[in-house]
Amino acid sequence: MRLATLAATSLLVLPLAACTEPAPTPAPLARSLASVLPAPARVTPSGVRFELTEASGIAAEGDALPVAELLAATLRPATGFRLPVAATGDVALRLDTSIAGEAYRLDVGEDRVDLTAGTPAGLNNGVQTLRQLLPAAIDAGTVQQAAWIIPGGRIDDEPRYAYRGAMLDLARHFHTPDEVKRYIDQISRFKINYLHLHLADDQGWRIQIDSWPELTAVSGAPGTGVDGAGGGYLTKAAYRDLVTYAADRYITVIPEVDMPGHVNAAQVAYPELTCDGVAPRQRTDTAVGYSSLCAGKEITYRFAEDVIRELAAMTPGPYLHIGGDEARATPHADYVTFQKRVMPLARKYGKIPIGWQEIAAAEPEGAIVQYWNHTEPLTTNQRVIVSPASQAYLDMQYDRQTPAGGMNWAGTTEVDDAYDWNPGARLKTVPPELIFGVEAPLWSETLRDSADIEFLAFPRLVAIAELGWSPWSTHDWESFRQRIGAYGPQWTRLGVRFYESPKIPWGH
Ligand code: TNX
Repeated sequence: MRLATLAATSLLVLPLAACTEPAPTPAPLARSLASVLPAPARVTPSGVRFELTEASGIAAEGDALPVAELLAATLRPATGFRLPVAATGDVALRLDTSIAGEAYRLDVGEDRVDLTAGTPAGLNNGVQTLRQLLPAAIDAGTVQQAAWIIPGGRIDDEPRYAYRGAMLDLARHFHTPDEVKRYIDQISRFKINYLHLHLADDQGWRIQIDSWPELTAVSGAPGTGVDGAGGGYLTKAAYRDLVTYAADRYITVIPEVDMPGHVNAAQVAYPELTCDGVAPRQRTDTAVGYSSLCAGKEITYRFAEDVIRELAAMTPGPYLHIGGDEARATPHADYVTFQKRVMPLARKYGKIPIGWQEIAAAEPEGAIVQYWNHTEPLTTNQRVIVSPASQAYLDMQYDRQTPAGGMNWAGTTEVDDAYDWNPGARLKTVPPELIFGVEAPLWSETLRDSADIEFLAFPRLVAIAELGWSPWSTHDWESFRQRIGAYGPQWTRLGVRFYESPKIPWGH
């Protein structure tokens, strides 16, 4: 019914000459309120519709202004409209402290759109929803002929979890700041609010540390990385620029330097960081679990403190990830000794430490534990980020046939495998109230460029984003696969590579 009305409207506005010429391609039809990814908490369609026009404007003031500017900037290229941001306008963004945290309310009426939230981050969540309610052509970089219809009704939305993360490994293969920004642009559309950057591992060191300059001079040089194909590193200025770019999109960066294992690159640069003082050879293979800092040497703690101090100073966010995984070359007692000294260093420099689940063995009071190894039970009374390798690791192959790229040590993960689990019930030994959120890590042993990143991340990243954002009551694979299928053309338009899973009804 609504579709028919829409089609009639677009005919009415056609120039007269069109009557004698072949029918033009119909204007793209409006989306539905039920198409949003991740699924909103409460949706009430009204049946009316709003049209963004040349005369539209965006109303905002105070702290809502930057979000309004972001919205205007995303809508201008395809619409060609001026969309001034001013005190009045038919699309109004308003801060209202009666709404908590990241929640927002979106009211789409016939004549106006009202987006209300308690914080700029909440408004931005509403803006991401609004973008998805417009026809897919809204993402074009040049002016498109379309009726910019937004379906009417109301959305009351809030996140299930405070932490909805994505991780990118810059160590196994360095990804340039532009590639990381491209990834930020895509993940921010799905209300991901943390980006965890894995900055050092056996094959490379990717962040400038002034007090240990050989780290990047040696282990960030060309020829480092898996197969020697991933050299490069972030200067402090480049890192700060990335942090700002992410923050402008309401994403907080969490830097990780992995210790006491995964340190071969540091030891190639500084042999004194090994127990015997002998430089190991540079590694470009994908083995894990062979390197370790020396818990009995004081220089180990000077190194850890210098790195943590410099990382903390260049990171405005509250968290520092200190790794701690797969330290198979570190005797257990040494591991505990090391972590008990190093975790408090994050605190000393004002940060909350996060560590992979192995740190649970070191009584990490006040730290956050990241669950990854689906074959090991986790017992902890600390907050937990859930990222089981068998469901949340974006670097697992979709199936054995998927083209080069990805690993399969944790099995293969089709889109429905990534979607069909409950982060609130995944860990039998951790009470649901300790679940801080979910994360989708992407390790880069097999990645080379943005196309590789995107092929493994999409659509699975969206499955993890929905597990983190949407209430469990909305969880529904059938609905998810339809919504993802309808989103496909948007990725195609943006030039974002994605896996065309046979399980998804692609809308193109
Ligand atoms: C395990 S999971 C690792 C990484 C690898 C990844 C490859 C975890 C905390 N460590 O070192 O890159 O598998 O999938």
